[in-house]
Amino acid sequence: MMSQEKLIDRNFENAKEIYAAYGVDVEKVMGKFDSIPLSIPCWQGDDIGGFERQGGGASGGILVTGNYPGKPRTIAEFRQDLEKAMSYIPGALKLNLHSTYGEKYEPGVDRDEYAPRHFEGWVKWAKAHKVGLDFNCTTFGHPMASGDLTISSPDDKVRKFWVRHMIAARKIAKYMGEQMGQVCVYNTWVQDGFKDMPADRMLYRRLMKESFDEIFAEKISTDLVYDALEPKLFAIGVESYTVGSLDFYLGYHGYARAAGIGNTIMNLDMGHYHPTESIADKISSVMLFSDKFMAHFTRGVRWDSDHVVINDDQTNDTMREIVRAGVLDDAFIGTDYFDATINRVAAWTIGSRATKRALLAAMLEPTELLRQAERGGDKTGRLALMDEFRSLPSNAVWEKYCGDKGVPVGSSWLTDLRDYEKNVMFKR
Ligand code: RNT
Ligand code: ZN
Repeated sequence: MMSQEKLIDRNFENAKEIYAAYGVDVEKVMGKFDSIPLSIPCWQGDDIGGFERQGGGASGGILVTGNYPGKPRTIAEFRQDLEKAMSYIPGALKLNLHSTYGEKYEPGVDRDEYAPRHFEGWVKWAKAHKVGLDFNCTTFGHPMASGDLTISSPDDKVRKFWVRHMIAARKIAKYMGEQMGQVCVYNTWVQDGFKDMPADRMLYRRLMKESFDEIFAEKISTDLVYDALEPKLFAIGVESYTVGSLDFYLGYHGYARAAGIGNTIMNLDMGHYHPTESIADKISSVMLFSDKFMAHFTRGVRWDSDHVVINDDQTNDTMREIVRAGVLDDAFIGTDYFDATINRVAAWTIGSRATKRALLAAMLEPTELLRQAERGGDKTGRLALMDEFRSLPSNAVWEKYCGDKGVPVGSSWLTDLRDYEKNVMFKR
């Protein structure tokens, strides 16, 4: 039998030839692919628990189900798990942190006073591991968020608290951008909305607009921070009205850009729309009027928006669209999911590998041939080629890439994870 290494090399050489026949330079694509970071969600590691003194956790339209054993109890255990997952994921990464994942929060210091000092440990860790950082405000899982509304609340005490929190979080993002010498995407998803029909839809949207004007008032360089706006159609318990809808944010984004408020960009989350609606179709519309955007890769299942990413049509469609629309250099690519019914390190690994693999496949597509067919009015040829290209041997290139990067090829990481699970995670 041929050694695994030899087999990978042989498959890779074959794949290279097949792609070359379509005019694709595989090695050139691999070089570029290697430079594109994937931002991974800290919250998959511990069910959005975080390290606040009085427990955080999910609430307000997001829900983690499952109780798989081995959950990390401390930041040290959390990092140990994260590093394990990272050993299975090839290429560049960013860690996307929520504001509740800092350290050394002093007693009495609430979320509106969170500061860079609480993230010094993460910056140190990120530098040591050559990982980038992204950041999120956290408006859920807190006594001040027990109602339906945060920054759109008519209760001034509540609204102002969350505005202060989101300003404080933005400063932390700026600190991360400075420290890492790389843009930190500051994501500002807020859960505000109602289960049932509001009588005054306008009021909450007006308040949210005013809050964002305050939150983004400080001028920060786009070398350091982009302010991502993440629309959502609905969530469990928030079925009738979400203040931050797509229309709201598209409007706000255009207005804020024209008025010079903040560095806003859209964050398109694959799980935030009607099930038959695809963010792939939205990218060109958004990017015609913007310089950057963020994508949250996730897997929506019926009403849930946060299953682990796999190599499915949605993932591939979205990646293909990023490449075909020519916006790859302006895309912040992240994943967003949380599942506690399976091993959390495995979830990180499966979703990250699936997302990266889909990106590589999309970058390898002989797109120019599709464009030629389309421009020539050859719709038959366009469809024939499109379908054919779905089966090109991109996985052989992916396996070679994994091998080159020194991470497990195929599903071999699973064996190693089983040991880790038994010897480390289950002993907690
Ligand atoms: C929720 C949003 C948001 C969250 C994280 C935890 O629907 O997608 O991005 O998943 O902030
Ligand atoms: Zn999201």
